Amino acid sequence: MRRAVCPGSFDPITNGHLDIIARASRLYDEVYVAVMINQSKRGLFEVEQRLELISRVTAEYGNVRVEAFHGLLVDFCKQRDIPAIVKGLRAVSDFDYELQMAQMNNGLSGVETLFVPTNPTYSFLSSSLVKEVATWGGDVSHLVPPAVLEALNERLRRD
Ligand code: COD
Repeated sequence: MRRAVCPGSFDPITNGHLDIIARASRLYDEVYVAVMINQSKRGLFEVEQRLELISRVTAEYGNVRVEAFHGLLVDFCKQRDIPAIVKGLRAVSDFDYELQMAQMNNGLSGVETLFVPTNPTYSFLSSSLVKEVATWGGDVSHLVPPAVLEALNERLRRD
């Protein structure tokens, strides 16, 4: 079975993330979406809610599993026999850091990183920008799946 992982913070998942996950799900038999638990940085959404949202919006693909992890991504891969990491590249500015991580991960464990060029519609898109625009009442309905939009509006109403 050919397996890959799409890792990230997904706070929250955007249409840019989803595009990469959908494309990976067509290339691999099984795709893990791995949500990093960052104990030193609290996100807008709790990890449990991120997992639930990702599960809902990727359910239609049929071969996507969603899990949280902490520690090294290469350990997550080793424990599940995953030989490939799939990442989206938005712009040259992403490349430097992504290259460093890919080389470090390969050096640590032999895992390969495959880069997928972002759909140009989403090349400016990040979770941080979505949160900032939504916080100030801007329209992000074309940038996130409907379930995420609903959760975002609900979460921001509480603040
Ligand atoms: N279009 C296409 N792809 C996108 C877009 C977009 N608009 N936005 C994001 N992506 C893709 C990118 O591939 C990105 O890397 C990924 O989605 C995740 O994005 P975020 O912002 O949700 O997540 P990050 O950047 O915070 O995630 C960083 C990781 C969790 C992948 C990284 O820190 C990690 O692997 N940490 C684990 C600890 C570890 O192993 N450290 C050693 C690394 S060498």
